[in-house]
Amino acid sequence: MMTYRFLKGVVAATALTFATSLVQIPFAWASSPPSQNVDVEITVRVNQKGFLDQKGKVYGPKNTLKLPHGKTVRLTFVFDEEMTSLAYGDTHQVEITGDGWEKESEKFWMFSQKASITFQIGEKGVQYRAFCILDCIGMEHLNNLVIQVV
Ligand SMILES: [Cu+2]
Repeated sequence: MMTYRFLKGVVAATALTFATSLVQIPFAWASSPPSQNVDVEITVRVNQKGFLDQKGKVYGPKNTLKLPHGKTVRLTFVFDEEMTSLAYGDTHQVEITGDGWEKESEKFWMFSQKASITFQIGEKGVQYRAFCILDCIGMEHLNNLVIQVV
């Protein structure tokens, strides 16, 4: 009787662990590994006008995103279309390239509005570029987020 009750407890505990991990997996997939230590968190708004900083100013060659060398950064792209815009039905996916590598974010759209790219920032003077790799309204404005390492 004792053994049976003990086993039941073990089975319940195992089932619970399994259920918990099932719930956690989609979150792990949805963004960068949460366990990864990040020094800098940057949010970039994305809409048909381009990549925007937190104040709503468009990033470009004249308004570059500056990142401190040697740190780890998580860039989070946030879907920022107006609900009244045709572009509200769009999906974006951002690629960052430079310094000999490239990385893609997950896709993001109205039902999944955030996607991140985490990377180790290179040496001073290195430059990266981010752009949307999907056909979307405003794609001509989503082709040149310049990232400068300072
Ligand atoms: Cu796009």
